[in-house]
Amino acid sequence: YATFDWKDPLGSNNYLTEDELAIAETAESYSQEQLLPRVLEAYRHENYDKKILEEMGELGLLGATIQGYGCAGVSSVASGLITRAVERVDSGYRSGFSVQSSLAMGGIDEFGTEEQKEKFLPEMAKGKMIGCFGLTEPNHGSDPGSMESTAKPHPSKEGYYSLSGSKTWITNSPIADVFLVWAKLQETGKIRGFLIERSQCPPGTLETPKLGDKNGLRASITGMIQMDGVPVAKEMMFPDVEGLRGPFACLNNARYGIAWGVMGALEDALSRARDYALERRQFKNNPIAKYQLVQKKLADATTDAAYGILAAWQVGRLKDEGKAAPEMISMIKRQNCDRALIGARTLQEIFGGNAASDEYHIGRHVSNLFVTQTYEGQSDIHAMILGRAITGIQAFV
Ligand code: TGC
Ligand code: FAD
Repeated sequence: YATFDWKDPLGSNNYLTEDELAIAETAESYSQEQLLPRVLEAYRHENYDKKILEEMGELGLLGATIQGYGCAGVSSVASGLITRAVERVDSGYRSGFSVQSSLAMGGIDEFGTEEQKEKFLPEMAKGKMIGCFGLTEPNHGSDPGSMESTAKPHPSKEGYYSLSGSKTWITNSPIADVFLVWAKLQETGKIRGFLIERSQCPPGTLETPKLGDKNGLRASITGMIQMDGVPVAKEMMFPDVEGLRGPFACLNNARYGIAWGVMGALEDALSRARDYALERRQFKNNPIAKYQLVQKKLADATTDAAYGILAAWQVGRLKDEGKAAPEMISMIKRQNCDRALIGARTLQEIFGGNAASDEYHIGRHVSNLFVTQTYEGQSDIHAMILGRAITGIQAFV
């Protein structure tokens, strides 16, 4: 028999290629050596250091699945291993990374013109140009199809649209240079994707206030995108995609990344809880790890992490073979986010009163994981996406 390894209980590392193991090692070392030492201060003060994206760019981690344009062109599993490594430190750091890589760069790569790709992707791959993704609005979150943002012909600039409307809860927006914004084209009423460059916006047309005092994801930066007649050249619209297929295609990649990422957060919670349980002694000087109820908490979380990683690995392989259905991604996004949240919350109990100190890191994971369960489709929304695929009946409306 092989020896059981609690860090890789179902032997998922056996299914990684040499290249994937090397990328995982790079991402893990960077995250532990460069991100972990910063996270407590960043979280306490809601202070996102945008140099992080440049550092990730130097290591080739940004937009890593994209072929060309200065990107690494790695497998989907490798990109999942990056998000798992980053989120082992903090979901907010993974969030800033995912928005840059999967939502902004991924969208440009999938739907952009050659000129758009050449203009934005190489600088974004270096982390020198920061992107964000504006879909959610104050009145429309789970139902983005009802969005109110519009693009109409610009009243005074030939060859330009004028974009107006408001997006909220947008990761990276206060520091972004380029905004992938989804708005309805007035002429057709259909949703289209537009690339807005901050540097090209006349004063007063684009505001990106920060949303502060968050309860979770405090190490990421979140804000609004307020557009009041932003002039956008017609060449800055994605030419061939209309309707929700555009944003949802970007979301397929980002949701897949979250399914891996939250397993990293759960694994970190588990490793810290195990260390604590072996160290902490109560009743006749026994380590609390001796007690059955504590062991059950560790066993449950270890099992959930192992299952979640294998499921994400399977979907990653199918994705690269062109065999992944969006519902598979809904399944792993929902299941892994739910299990990570429940697991981390249960493991939190092992720390007793010390869980209340941020230096034990567990409370931060729990607060973050509530957000991961909510964004990119709240878990109940993914349940209904699955329910629709199972029954053929739409339950949203
Ligand atoms: P529905 O009728 O289902 O679909 C409309 C059109 O979209 C197509 N489609 C997809 N295409 C590709 N991939 C998918 N996963 C797709 N899902 C749907 C569909 O085929 C159809 O195409 P067409 O050509 O026929 O028009 O649309 P609906 O309005 O009924 O949608 C309902 C629902 C609930 C599925 C959807 O609205 C939903 O998923 N809501 C959740 C919203 C969401 O995920 N928002 C994310 C915002 S971004 C974000 O949170 C980033 S956080 C990042 C971070 O910080 O890490
Ligand atoms: P609502 O849509 O108002 O939902 C509230 C509750 O009602 C949920 O539990 C939901 O499941 C439930 N509900 C809604 N409709 C139904 C229904 N038909 N049946 C049953 N239950 C239902 N968005 C972006 O576009 N870009 C970003 O970069 C981004 N980053 C984010 C970062 C953070 C920190 C946060 C918190 C959010 C971010 N979001 C972003 C927004 C996020 O995607 C939305 O918050 C999410 O999609 C849910 O929308 P909502 O908040 O409007 O909730």
